Amino acid sequence: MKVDSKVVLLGSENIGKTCLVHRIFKGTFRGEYENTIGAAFCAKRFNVEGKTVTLGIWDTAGAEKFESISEQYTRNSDAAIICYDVTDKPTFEKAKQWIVTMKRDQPKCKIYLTGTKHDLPNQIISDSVASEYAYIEDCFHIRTSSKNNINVTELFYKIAKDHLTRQHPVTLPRESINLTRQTMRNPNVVDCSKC
Ligand SMILES: Nc1nc2c(ncn2[C@@H]2O[C@H](COP(=O)(O)OP(=O)(O)OP(=O)(O)O)[C@@H](O)[C@H]2O)c(=O)[nH]1
Ligand SMILES: [Mg+2]
Repeated sequence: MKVDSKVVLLGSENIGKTCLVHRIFKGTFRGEYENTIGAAFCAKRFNVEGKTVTLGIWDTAGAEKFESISEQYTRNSDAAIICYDVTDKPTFEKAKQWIVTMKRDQPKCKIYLTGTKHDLPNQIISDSVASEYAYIEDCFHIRTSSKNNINVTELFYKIAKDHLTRQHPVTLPRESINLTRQTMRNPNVVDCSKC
């Protein structure tokens, strides 16, 4: 199976990284917590505007003892989903550290700062604070809920679409720019060994 784009999920433990993967692969919410050991790999095919992009997704473990292992999975990654839990400030601080690390070590990697558990009421990190930070750091920012299925598909399609844009930059003559609504087809699972 040919992977077009390497994606790595990073962030503190217990913040919903594996649940994001589970939601996009299985279409359901994984309620019970089972911490990731080391990392898990899945590949999934996305059809974006008539083209196919296969994302190879590394779901890393957030526990501190696995941090050096997680760093190994960042090598040559095209996209990093750096997660924080919107109800937990220390996880936002950890996400900021990951952004610094990735910009230093993997400067070509595009960063998607992702606030998880957007369904919960006690949100400590506001959208404006996180978005402003992401803007300054030149990252994409989105808030998701694997539980209520908010923005999970949008996040992975955005990564697939950005990959296509990088491969085939659009150069339209000014006069013929025509904005059309993006059409998304259902994702097609290629392989998921862990979730
Ligand atoms: N309310 C709510 N809970 C969530 C959401 N996503 C994950 N959780 C819960 O958060 C806990 C941790 O989820 P995981 O996806 O296993 O966390 P993780 O970031 O992969 O953790 P590590 O593997 O230890 O790094 C589980 O109990 C999930 O049910 C969400 O969108 N909303
Ligand atoms: Mg996990």
